[in-house]
Amino acid sequence: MSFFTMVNTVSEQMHVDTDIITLTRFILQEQQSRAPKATGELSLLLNSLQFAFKFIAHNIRRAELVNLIGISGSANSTGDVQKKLDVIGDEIFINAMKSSNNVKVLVSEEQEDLIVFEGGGRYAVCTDPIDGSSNIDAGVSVGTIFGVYRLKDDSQGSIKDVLRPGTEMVAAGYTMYGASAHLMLTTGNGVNGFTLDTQLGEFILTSPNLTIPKSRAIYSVNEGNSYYWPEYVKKYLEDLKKPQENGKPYSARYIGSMVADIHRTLLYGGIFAYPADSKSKNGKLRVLYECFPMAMLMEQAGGSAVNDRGERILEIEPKGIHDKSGIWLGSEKEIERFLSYMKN
Ligand code: AHM
Ligand code: MG
Repeated sequence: MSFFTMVNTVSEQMHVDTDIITLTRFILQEQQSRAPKATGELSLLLNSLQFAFKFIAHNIRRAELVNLIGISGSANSTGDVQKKLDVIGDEIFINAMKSSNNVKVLVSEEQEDLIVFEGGGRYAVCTDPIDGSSNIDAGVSVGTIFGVYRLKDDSQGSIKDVLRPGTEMVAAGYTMYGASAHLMLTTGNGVNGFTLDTQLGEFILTSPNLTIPKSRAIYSVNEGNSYYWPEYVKKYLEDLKKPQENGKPYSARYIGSMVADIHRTLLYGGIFAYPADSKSKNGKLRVLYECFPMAMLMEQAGGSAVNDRGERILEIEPKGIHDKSGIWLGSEKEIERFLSYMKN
């Protein structure tokens, strides 16, 4: 018996997969498959991102133990009260991007202005370091959302590097901090899902080439805002609650933490929305670091993402770094059905 046969036989008996694909291995394989065009800079940036995710995951997990939960006393750029974990998540992210030497521009939900780093980094990163933080006290999953642009060749790092349509992003994704930390990543070549093995300290590829089901009878929206919705939105959602062809109405699922709601939508299918309404004319969710990354993931998984005018989210041209947009995203057939109400 050869050495490798012996190792395989032993690991099979113990049910141990000894040939796992870590995020680091995956990133290097992606880089090699794009060589010689790939410079390796994006790989280094993704590596710095994964460090930030691990560090944030670690802090969220021990938050209760070290009494981090609670209000920090400061307010962020959009006026929300910041939690201590928001502040820590933001600091972790800024430091990880700064030290990567690959990032020139950083936009964070928690910072009013964009940050331009010293050095020659060739990427711009937009992030909500801890989205859904109002849920943290209740132990509900929260997450980091991120989108990445490559700087144009002549750019020295400015707001122009991020006020670009989402179609120009080179990578996007989120890490959801739940029972485990789940990273969903796209570099424009499909969606791959990774789970953090805390013992190994590595993200392991657990959902390769993830695709969203074409349709599913699940809707996810904050119905508390329904009084303010336009008529076609009310009609669409009312119709989902009537018995469908199979005799059953749609199921409602709303966690109120975008990353968790999108994670379920990616895995099970359905539709997630945060519509614009008469109270919030541009909805609630921010274009650069909430709508764009989720829209890119959805499209790369075979789904769709549109705004309240039925326009493709990724083609929006943001005018400010904290711009908002109404958003509808999910399974292709569910979005088609929503769009048919808009036209009537
Ligand atoms: P945040 O960035 O301040 O955490 O707000 C964004 C969150 C999303 O995660 C979620 O989809 C949405 O707000 C929920 O809002 P609402 O409570 O109005 O339904
Ligand atoms: Mg947010």
